Amino acid sequence: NENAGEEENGGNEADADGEDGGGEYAQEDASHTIRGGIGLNSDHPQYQGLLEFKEIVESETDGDIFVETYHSGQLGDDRSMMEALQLGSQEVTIPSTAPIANFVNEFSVFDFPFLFPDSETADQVLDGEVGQELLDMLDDQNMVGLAYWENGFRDLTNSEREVASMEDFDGLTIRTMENDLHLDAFRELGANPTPMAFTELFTAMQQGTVDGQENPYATIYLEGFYEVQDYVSDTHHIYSPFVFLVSKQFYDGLPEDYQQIVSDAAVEAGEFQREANREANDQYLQDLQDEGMTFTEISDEARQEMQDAVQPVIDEYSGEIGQDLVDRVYQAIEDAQQ
Ligand code: TF8
Repeated sequence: NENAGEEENGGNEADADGEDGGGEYAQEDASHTIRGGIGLNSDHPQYQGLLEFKEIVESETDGDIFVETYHSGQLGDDRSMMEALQLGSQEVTIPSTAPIANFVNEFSVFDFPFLFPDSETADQVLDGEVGQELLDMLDDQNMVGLAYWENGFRDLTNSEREVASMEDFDGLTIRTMENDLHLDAFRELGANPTPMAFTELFTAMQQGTVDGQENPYATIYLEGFYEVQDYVSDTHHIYSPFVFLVSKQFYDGLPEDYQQIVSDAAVEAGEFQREANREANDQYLQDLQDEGMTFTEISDEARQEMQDAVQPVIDEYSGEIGQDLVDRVYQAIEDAQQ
């Protein structure tokens, strides 16, 4: 679908793409409607992935399942969309793992700082046994986790100064996702973290309520953050997976063959999304500099210092999550690198 690429950056003006998604099918002919909502805007690979999901599901069911797509937090932020899934008033959303940890705290393990060495390792771990084990835990929360997609490695931006090492974090007010592990990690780094929904972030930076934020380059660029941020560092401090979630109430109400189609489509669209996302994250650091941002590279030494500083947080959360599960994640990472 080509429409996705043409909207303006940074806008909240987005409208539902039931109309402009270019689909061949009509909602009134369908037996089931999926309202799929995401937080990022229609330029982001997350949305391209959602459109891919729509296309697969509609064509495989010959239009009997219709997918309505919403972006830019039109249906709410990550947390409220998950709550809507629990209530059965929305069918699909694709949040980061960090806000999911408020529902199933084990999900914080994937947000351990400096956990995954690269995306390919993350794929193998998430798509493997331990990844599935975590998805299964969502059932109790009335959500079905069908696949891992990719948000990506998170990098720091701010409007105050170059951040090259830990001492530069000192006193910076950084918006974090609503997740205790993220908050604690940024405190250890010396920053002053403020949790906030993504939907509030642009305005908060514009008004100077926060000095900075951290997200993958694709988000920083496609959401127009360079308009309100001057410095970007390749901290790569945390890898953020997305999880493709379906309302359990909705999913359980589907005939089995349709469940299979939906679940396969989530995986297939996810492969497409991951690839598009990696291309985007590779490309946009340069574009951010072209937009006038100053890029600061984090040395191995500085990154090691950050890693040492957050180790106590990792230890604490390992205790809460269960060392056994955490060890299986480490083992899976090791196995993936053989
Ligand atoms: C964040 C996340 C978000 C996504 C999306 C908006 O910073 O990285 O980009 O979860 O739903 O809040």
